[in-house]
Amino acid sequence: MNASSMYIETEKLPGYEAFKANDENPETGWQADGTTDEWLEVEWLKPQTFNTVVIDEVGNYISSYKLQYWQHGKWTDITSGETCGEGRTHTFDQLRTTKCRVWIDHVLRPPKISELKIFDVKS
Ligand SMILES: [Ca+2]
Repeated sequence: MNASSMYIETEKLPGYEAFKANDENPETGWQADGTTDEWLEVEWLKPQTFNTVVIDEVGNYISSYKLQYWQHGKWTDITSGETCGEGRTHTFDQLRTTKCRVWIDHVLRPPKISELKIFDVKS
């Protein structure tokens, strides 16, 4: 997991690292430091196949975002949304990639995401 920035409460206890959005613990999460052009990215060593992404935003402050994946050397939009919130589910045609990210254009306060779930639902 990589991210654009991280909110730091205290030097000794950073607490909001990107990997905390992928630890299967809803009590922990990544939190950014700013409110524009923030992102949270997942990168795999081997290409992954999936058709579903669930974003668990803590609260409901995101007002514009995109879901993107890495294709032919550039970021390509999968879908975009306005409000996010907890349990925001996106389903789309199955794709295969090594990187996927949530690009947050604008948010009312630094975004916090407790879990970013990416998986393949068999039809
Ligand atoms: Ca978590």
